[in-house]
Amino acid sequence: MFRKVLIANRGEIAVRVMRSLREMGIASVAVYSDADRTSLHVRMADEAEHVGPSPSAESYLRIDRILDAARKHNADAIHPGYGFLSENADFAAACEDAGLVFIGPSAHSIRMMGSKTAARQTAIAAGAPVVPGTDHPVTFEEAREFARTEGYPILLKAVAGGGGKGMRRVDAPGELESAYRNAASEAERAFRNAEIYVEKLIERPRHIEIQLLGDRHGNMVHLGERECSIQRRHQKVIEECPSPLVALYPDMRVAMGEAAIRAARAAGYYNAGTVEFLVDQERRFYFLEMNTRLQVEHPVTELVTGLDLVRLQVEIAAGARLPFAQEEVSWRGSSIECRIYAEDPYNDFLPYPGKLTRLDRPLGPGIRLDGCVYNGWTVPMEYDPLLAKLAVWAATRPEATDRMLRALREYDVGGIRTNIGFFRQILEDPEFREGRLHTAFIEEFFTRHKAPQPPPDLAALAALAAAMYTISNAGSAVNGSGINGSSVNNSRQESANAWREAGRGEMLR
Ligand code: MV4
Repeated sequence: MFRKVLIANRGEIAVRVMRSLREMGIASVAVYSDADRTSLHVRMADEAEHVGPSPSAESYLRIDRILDAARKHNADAIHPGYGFLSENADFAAACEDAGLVFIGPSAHSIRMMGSKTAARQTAIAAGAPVVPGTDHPVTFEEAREFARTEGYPILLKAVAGGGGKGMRRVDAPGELESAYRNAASEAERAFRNAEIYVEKLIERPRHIEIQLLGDRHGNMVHLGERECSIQRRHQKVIEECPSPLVALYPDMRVAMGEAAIRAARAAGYYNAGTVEFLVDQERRFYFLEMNTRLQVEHPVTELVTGLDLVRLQVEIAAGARLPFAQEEVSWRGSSIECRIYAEDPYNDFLPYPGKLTRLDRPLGPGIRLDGCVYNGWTVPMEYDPLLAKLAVWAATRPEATDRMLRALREYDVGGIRTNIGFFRQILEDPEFREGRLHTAFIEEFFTRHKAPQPPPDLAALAALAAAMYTISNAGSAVNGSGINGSSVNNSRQESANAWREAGRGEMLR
């Protein structure tokens, strides 16, 4: 087993990886940029190395500096986390060339799945269902020909794509030429590759993905699905396991699991990976793409399967065999994860970094919090403002939903804006509670709740009320009325309670 592992990442995922390493008795090396000198991942690591200025292009994306740090600290292996260099085939190859184990799949698998057309060809060869489309780049004329035979609407996609960049919906022949030009130039700018391919558009699909785990001896299992349909501009917001749809039709897990394993095997895949599927209104599923990394939302799979995916990744990278067979994987209960961001959901989700002046975290039964913040820390503006992932486990989905609402009520972050209140509104939404999820959920949520109002800053209001009370010396200031008249789904009783709670919090300061 490795003695020391360098984590080529920052934030909550660096902290998450270090926690498993520590349990395994493996020393950890952090890398950090200027902006991260005081960050939690640096404080938690056994050793740390500065790798450059704040922009990630000059620090977390510098292969040479990361490898220098690994050599200097005598690391045996590198865990890339997600984002940054995690799906960079050149980085995986450079690690191996430097005699360091890359904790992930081979450079070959990463490269193959990085090309969306090569990934489609692999899936087709493996017999996995794919959306009708082309498995090679197309010219504008070929795209027009495809649409003529298959019909509109179609979706133009970047061959080097992912995350929705270089993607254009086309509903009619007249829109095709400009859509093609825009998609190609956006793809060129984002990926330095202007190649476009085309698929039939699936309307209001669900996004359901299968977690895979394979060792370097040819064994591979699936760990079930995650439902990731609740997203905004290709950024996932809420994830769950099991998918409420698959829970109703359990055969889907078997079929999608088998299709995912077949596609990954055809790519010679090992370590942790995820196959994404689109599911249409008739519950047909289609291979979309494969992510060759540990994913942000892996905790919901861990909570329901009882496995530690990071530990398994490290063991597999060190050459171990998978310690269980497919028949031994079981799924128990229900898990939901909310991505807690420093952002303002009521102002177009604008990032809202800054200094944390108050931090009360949810605790108690069934709660897991993967975070990277502490009170007094300033959330840097250079990176994704993810503060923490709040995940809950309970026996059933309705109980997990109620537990998440309880946890969100306990969560109190001061000094910056967060999306915590927004999550409370989504989890109370009947469509969510009935599991009627699809990729346009948040857009439709905003139309259903015409211009939702931000919940009031209760702590500030309580302080104001306390001041007024003191000045006037009259005992009837705190009654809750008026304040929550604008807030959605809140009873008067609950608002009075929230007032009292916030007031008590202020008195304890
Ligand atoms: C699609 C699609 C509908 N039809 N392909 C979005 C990002 C990229 N990974 C693929 N994406 C989609 N591909 C066809 N043929 C709808 C999406 C899509 C989507 C997919 C997964 C999660 C969220 C999404 C949000 C909007 C569109």
